[in-house]
Amino acid sequence: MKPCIEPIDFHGIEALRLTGPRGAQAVVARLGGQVLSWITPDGRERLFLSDRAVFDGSVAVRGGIPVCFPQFAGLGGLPKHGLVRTRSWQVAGENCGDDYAMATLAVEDDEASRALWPHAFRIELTVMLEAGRLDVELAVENTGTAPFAFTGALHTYLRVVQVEDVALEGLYGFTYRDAAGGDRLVRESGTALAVEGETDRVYHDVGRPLLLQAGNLSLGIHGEGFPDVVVWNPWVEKCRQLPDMAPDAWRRMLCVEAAAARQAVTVAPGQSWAGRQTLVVV
Ligand code: TA6
Repeated sequence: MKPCIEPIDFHGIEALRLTGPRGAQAVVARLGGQVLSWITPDGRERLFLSDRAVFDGSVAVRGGIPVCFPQFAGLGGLPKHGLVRTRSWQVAGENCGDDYAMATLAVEDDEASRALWPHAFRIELTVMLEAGRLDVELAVENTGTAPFAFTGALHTYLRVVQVEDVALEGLYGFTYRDAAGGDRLVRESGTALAVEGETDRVYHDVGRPLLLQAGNLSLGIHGEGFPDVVVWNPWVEKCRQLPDMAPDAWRRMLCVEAAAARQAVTVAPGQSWAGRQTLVVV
């Protein structure tokens, strides 16, 4: 079957299903411009989506790849992770070739966003699906007349069978801010990061591909444009406090996020910035 894109209903919300070569599939929702599923040609789902995720737009959908903009986490006075996770995005482009399927969704400032953040913007999320690879690119355009600064992330929830058994390689030697450890700055001293408790770290300036060793679900992870990498797992206690996660769901996910968190990115009027996260089957 030729790769293509079709509108679907996914848990009651409008989404696009991308079908790529060799049966690869991805689903991206208009709500939040959020990728919610990525199935590789081996039939495996690679993204975590909570059984208790809420799809009515009252909160961000728990799982997939939420877009955090123009604020990462609580790094400022805006709502946590910014303003676009619960917005309805527009479909801005679709394109299929013999070996890929690609869709672009976009969202712009409006009265509600300007009431909280007085800037004009257009952001586009382009999802490119190939056989064993997913590229997700965020482009941020300043459509106003004054510069603005933002932080943000592609808050990717990766699906794992058992998080205690995975290892994340490639972070050795990088400094991280340890949000689960009093915001201390720590230098990573291990060659493979094992998740052994609540983990909430922003690794700074990681200009290197990572490897998630996770049995049948291993992946290469590469960020471009986004300087930082965030690694998050809520573990037992924090997970219990999240109403949209089953009590044991912490075990089946690990967020490895492409982020611009340590330093805000400034975009001049009429200019754009772009960052990308690439996930590759290994
Ligand atoms: O990216 C990690 C993080 O900022 C954590 O501190 C954790 O709270 C997570 O994001 C999820 O945030 P959310 O607002 O989606 O519950």
